[in-house]
Amino acid sequence: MDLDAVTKQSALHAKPDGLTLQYGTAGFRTKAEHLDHVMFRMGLLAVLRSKQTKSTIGVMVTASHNPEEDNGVKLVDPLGEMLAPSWEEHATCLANAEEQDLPRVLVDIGEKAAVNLHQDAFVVIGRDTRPSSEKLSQCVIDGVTVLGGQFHDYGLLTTPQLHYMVYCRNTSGQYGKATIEGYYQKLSTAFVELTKQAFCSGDGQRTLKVDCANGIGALKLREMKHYFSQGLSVQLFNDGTKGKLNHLCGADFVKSHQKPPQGIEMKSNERCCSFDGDADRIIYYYHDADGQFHLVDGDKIAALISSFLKEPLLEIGDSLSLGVVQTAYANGSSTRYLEEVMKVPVYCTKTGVKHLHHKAQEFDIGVYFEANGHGTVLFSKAAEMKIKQLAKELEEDKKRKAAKMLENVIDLFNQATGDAISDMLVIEAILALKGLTVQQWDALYTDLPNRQLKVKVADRQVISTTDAERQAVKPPGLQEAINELVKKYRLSRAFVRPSGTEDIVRVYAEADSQENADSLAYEVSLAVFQLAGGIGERPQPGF
Ligand code: 16G
Ligand code: MG
Repeated sequence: MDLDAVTKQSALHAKPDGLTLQYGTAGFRTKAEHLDHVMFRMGLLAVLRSKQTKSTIGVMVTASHNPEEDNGVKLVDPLGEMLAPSWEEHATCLANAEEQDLPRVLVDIGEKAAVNLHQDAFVVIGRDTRPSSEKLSQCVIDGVTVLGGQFHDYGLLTTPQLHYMVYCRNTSGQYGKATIEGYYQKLSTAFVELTKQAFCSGDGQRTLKVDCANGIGALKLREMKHYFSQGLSVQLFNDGTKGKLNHLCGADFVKSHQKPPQGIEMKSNERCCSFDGDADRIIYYYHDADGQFHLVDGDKIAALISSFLKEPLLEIGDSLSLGVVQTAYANGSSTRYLEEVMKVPVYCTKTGVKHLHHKAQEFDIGVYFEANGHGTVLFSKAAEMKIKQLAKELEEDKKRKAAKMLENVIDLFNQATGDAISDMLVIEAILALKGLTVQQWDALYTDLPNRQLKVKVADRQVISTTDAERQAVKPPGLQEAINELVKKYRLSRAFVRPSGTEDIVRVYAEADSQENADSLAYEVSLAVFQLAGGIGERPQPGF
């Protein structure tokens, strides 16, 4: 490592005094103007990680659903996964090192992680449409270059597309071609194949309205829609030509406000969906004939997909294990439906894609979704091989068809990470094949009324949790207080956890009626405020 060159370059990307940031569930995220040094240093770190893994590493510049003024960065590991936890720590150390300590911290990481500095390094870079993203990705490139790394800048990409590129490059093209064209081809071919049967029956064209959050999803979907236009026609809204990124639109807005985004015309019973700012989340919704809004969230997506998969799996007669992974935010009705009606095992992990992804890898077929719309289905290599073999070999027509169908499903799901575009195509294929309307899908089960609130506290780390965030172990007395409150309501449940992306504590409550869910959420918020050092205004009842 040419540490003198690093020091010189770093001075051009100087760290503001006293600023400390943490590599959280989704990398670093803050106001864009504070990120110059972080980007440069993540370029450095990506080179070390690439040398250590002898693989291509990805760097994505985005702040997802956060406001346009924010930005962020995360690293993508060789198989398209989130960065390994020990490297998250290195990332935090490196980002927070004062200027004069930077060379030492860099050397330190190299030693701790046993990086062979003579190894070549290759980094691929993608960015979202934020005004700050282009300049910030140049800072990443400066970091990569000063350590002698090679790079390819893909420019504008959705987050899942960058994961896909990394995965393709590290599997010598076996997973797909590491180009945007390769991505479009792979997904659309699988979609068209999968839906062939549905459209022979004369169902005609299907239309879907997509709110693109004024983000990168709009650009990519506009390019891609011609590839699958025989099977599905998508109408884009909030495509970035007028509105502001994520402002009053996008998956996060729709899910948390439980109302439609601005800028989309919804006729009754029309199927609509929203992406978030970097297109790794998707949420569906519709207005019924009475004008009432219905949200069809990540939990219902998981329910639709798992029930769809069960049939062909049964048909091929091979005992591949199927498991569903959720978080504590999954609606209680969805868990009950999956376990009791669908009879599939359900597991709960901590919030954050990496936790769900990790758990899902334990199954032959792991379906994972967060209620907020992040998710995908992972097929183990063994399951994939088995299915591909059966699709070729099986004599019986019905069985072979089932195996072929599963083969297309494997190709259609982005195996590297949750992907709004890929998930959308899977969902649309399933609805077409099953002849289901969005209302029929929504009717799989009825969500329990729920409410999420935020509480400001002096230090959110005074709360620590266990049991996949469903129980608070600290501060003392908080869990007992929650237990007492929960007892007062029917079909109720509540938990609290420190947010990984904002300086607040999140409260979740569900109960038999909206009024009760609201009231329980308020009472739990008050308990947090009192027992965990609340600051500012006390929580107020009513919403
Ligand atoms: C991040 C996570 C998301 C999680 C959310 C929780 C990834 C790619 N994203 O956006 O999965 O639901 O954080 O935010 O892992 P919170 O900790 O503020 O509730
Ligand atoms: Mg996102």
